[in-house]
Amino acid sequence: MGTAIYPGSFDPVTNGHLDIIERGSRLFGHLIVAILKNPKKDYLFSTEERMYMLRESTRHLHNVEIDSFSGLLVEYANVKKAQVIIKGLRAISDFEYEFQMAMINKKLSPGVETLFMMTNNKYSYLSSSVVKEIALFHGNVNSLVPPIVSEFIYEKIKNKYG
Ligand code: COD
Repeated sequence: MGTAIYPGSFDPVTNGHLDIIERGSRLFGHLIVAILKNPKKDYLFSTEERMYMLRESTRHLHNVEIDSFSGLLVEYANVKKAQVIIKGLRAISDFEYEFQMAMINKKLSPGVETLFMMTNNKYSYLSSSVVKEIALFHGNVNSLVPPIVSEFIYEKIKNKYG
C-alpha cells in the first residue's frame, strides 16, 4: 500500500483539503499530511496551529499522520521513504503551476511520483485564501472548513488585523 505525502500550506485547512486527505488515505497504507514551514511567507496561523487544526480534523483517519517540513519536498519525501506526492487540482490555473512542480520534482528525485487528484466538484472554488477573505469581512465560513477552523479563525483575524 506504501506511503504518500500530501504537502501544502494549509493556512488554514479547508473542506477541499480534507476531501483530498480522506480520499488519499483510502489509496495508501500511510498518508503524511506535510505542512510547509516557509520563513519567507506570511501565514495567518503558526505551524503549530496549522498542525493542531489538521490533527483535530483528521482524528477519524487512523493511517494519517500530520507533520511539518522545510526545504525541498522531494528531500523530505526521501527521508520519509514516501514513493508518492499527492496534489489536488481545481482548475487549469492549478495545473500549469503543478505541472512545472511535478517536472522539477521528477528531475530532482526520479523515484518519487506525483499523483494528481481532481477536486470534488463541491469544493472546486475553495481555497484557504477565499476562506480568510470571507472571515476577514465577517462572513460565515462554517460550510467551508472543519469546525475547529471556524472556532479559531475570527479571533485570529481580529488579533492580526484589529
Ligand atoms: N480541492 C482540491 N485540492 C485542493 C483544494 C480544493 N478545494 N484546495 C487546495 N487544494 C490542493 C492544492 O492544489 C495543493 O495541491 C494542496 O491542496 C495544498 O494547497 P495549499 O494552498 O494549502 O498549499 P500550497 O499550494 O501553498 O503548497 C505548496 C507546496 C508546499 C506543496 C510547495 O510550495 C512545495 O512543495 N514547497 C517545498 C519547496 C519545493 O520543494 N519546491 C519545489 C522545487 S522548486
